[in-house]
Amino acid sequence: MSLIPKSHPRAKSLLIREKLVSGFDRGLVAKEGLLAHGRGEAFDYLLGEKTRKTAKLAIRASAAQILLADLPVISVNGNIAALCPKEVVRLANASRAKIEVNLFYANAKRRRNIINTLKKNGAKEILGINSSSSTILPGLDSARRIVDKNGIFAADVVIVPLEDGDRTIALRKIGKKVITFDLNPLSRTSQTANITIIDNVTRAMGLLIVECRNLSKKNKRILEKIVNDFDNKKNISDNIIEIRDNLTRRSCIA
Ligand code: PTJ
Repeated sequence: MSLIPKSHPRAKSLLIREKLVSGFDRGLVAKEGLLAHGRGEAFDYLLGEKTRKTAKLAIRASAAQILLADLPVISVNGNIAALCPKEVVRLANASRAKIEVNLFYANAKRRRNIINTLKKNGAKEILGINSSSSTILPGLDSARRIVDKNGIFAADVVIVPLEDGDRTIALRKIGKKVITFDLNPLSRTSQTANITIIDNVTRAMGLLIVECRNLSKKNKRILEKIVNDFDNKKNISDNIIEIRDNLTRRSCIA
């Protein structure tokens, strides 16, 4: 049972933190994942813990890009398995995307726990399990280089929530389109992805599912226009302005 009083002004954020800590206790999250979450919380605070307009624009472009893809793949790490396993499965169903477990801090037991959690939440097919179908992503030294031949390796669009910068760069270099969720607009991942959703993955994932469902009725030309009209660099700059405006408002209130 949660110890967070519902009336607490930051109840939502503290409940997300609890989910992550529970994920750590259940063997899903790496120790380093707790630190990554703390960093995310700091940036979420700057955003006012709200989905901003720039995130909504990026979510719409992401949905269009995913629906246009021949083989979209959602990469799942420990933090994502703890924070939104159900949403990962729903997104896969709404968009025909495959799910692949891919860990930075590779660990067989944690991988098994993540797979079981995804299965419990309805995932039918999970890639990144069989070493017989694994291969190496060129240009990457970390454990994330081990990917599934039929998943990330073959994908044209890869969705990488809470990512380290090296893989985004490696994926871009071999021609993949990369969509990320990252609360830090200045991270290397944010700066190098094709589409950066600067929002808490726990808020944005649900919105992306809804947008995929809505846009699935649109034709290819409309989807291409949404993607082509989206400018990631400009959107990131606009997000920094949103943060500045939020901070100015808050310091005026204080
Ligand atoms: O489970 P593993 O072994 O694959 O490891 C996963 C982590 C997250 C530990 C690994 O990918 C890592 O170390 O990531 P980084 O390099 O710390 O980057 C995480 C990024 O995600 C940072 O820019 C954070 O600000 C951001 N972030 C943290 N929590 C959230 C977030 N972005 C969106 N939503 C969050 N809830």
